[in-house]
Amino acid sequence: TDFSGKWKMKSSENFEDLLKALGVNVFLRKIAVRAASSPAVEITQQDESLSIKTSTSVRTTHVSFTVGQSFDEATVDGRPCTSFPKWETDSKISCEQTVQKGDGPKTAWTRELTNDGELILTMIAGEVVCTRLYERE
Ligand code: RET
Ligand code: NA
Repeated sequence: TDFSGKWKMKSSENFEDLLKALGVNVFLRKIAVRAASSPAVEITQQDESLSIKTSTSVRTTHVSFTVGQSFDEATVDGRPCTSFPKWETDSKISCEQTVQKGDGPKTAWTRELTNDGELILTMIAGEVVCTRLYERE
């Protein structure tokens, strides 16, 4: 599986509900939802190591990790967390997050490459699942 490439988003479900579940107030939610509607995603992968840059007009994140090894990142609402990515199938990574301070709903994400070469990102907070579908640019 090779996630490498530049990706553009085709559809998104439940992103605002996700932020709500994380306790983001309505004012910041509206800003975040607008910005997150057109992210630029660039992934480079070499073997088990991935680097993912997600850019929006208000927030850009850059994470690098090796599947099977924990790493530090931030939850969607920006809280520092420790993440543990593992292969769920040979084309799907699932990653559980543990926030470093405080509490809140359990968070996680998955990234899956479909047979037709699309990327499905899910971001999870408690019972809420946000699903975002990408195609290569
Ligand atoms: C927060 C809260 C504080 C104010 C703003 C936010 C913006 C978040 C954004 C997230 C985008 C995420 C994406 C994820 C994966 O595809 C941190 C919620 C403005 C814009 C695109
Ligand atoms: Na996204």
